[in-house]
Amino acid sequence: SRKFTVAAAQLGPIAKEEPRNSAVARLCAMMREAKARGAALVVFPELALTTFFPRWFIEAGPELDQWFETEMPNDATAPLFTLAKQLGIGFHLGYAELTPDGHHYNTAILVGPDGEIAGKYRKIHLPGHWENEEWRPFQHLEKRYFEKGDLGWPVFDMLGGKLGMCICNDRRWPETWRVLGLGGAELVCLGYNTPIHFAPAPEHDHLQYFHNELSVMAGCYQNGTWGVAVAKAGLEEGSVLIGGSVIVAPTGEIVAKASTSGDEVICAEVDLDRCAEIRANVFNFEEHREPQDYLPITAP
Ligand code: CDT
Repeated sequence: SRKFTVAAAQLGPIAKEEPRNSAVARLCAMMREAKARGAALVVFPELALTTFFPRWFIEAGPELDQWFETEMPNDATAPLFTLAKQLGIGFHLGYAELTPDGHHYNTAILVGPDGEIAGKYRKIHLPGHWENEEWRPFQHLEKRYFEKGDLGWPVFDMLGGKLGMCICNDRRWPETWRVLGLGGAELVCLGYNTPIHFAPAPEHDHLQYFHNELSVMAGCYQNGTWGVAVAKAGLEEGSVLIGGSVIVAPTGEIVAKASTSGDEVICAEVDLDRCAEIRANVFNFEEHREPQDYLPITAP
């Protein structure tokens, strides 16, 4: 069997004025706790270095670009990479990426226990809107600030298995999970910043935790993969973000769940060989998929 302990490191709110090095110190503390609890991998959330800045309208330029990382690692995040190497633990980190040629992405990376970047993903399903919509209590301007990811959903050899990533809104889409599943993903890391209030349909506010679990449980079960879904949670700059970070087995069952809206580490033992319980049976893709009947899914 291929067993290890995985940790989900949920973050509480990050204030607008909280500097990167303060956020990184919080991540380092949780990385130490994860290691002390035996974890080989610790998963941090989406945009884990700053407040969730798409809630504000910001003109393009330096004021917007200050929320982005132009290098990884950089001065602020180097301590995280150094600590990972020192402890011998892998990690997953979400951050806003500004490339040397000026592209803006909502990005996540996998870093190996050697402190080296082993894989990168750029968010494909960007939620929200493009223009400042003043009727909303807060904005969700991911469509304006980020370009659609250009890397597809790759999987990476790590910890004796195949690891994939998606980011927040991606988890709601079955196509995300199926592409990862077709790539052989055995563990999917994902971070999220999900406001409890959804201005276009506030009648669904009470369903935010349910829809998070529903999406991750279904994605894991229907593709026979482990899932580690990690929130930035709590009351952040006047907007409540859901917590409810979960670790989900290939059977779709939740095996660990956060119980606070703050910085919290949860752990579970993961056996990647358990993916076969599903992938060799009900979701044996080779035997049972009928792709000739799925063509509308890939039509634009
Ligand atoms: N970060 C992110 O993708 N959040 C969205 C919010 C809902 S759409 C405005 C999500 O899918 O959780």
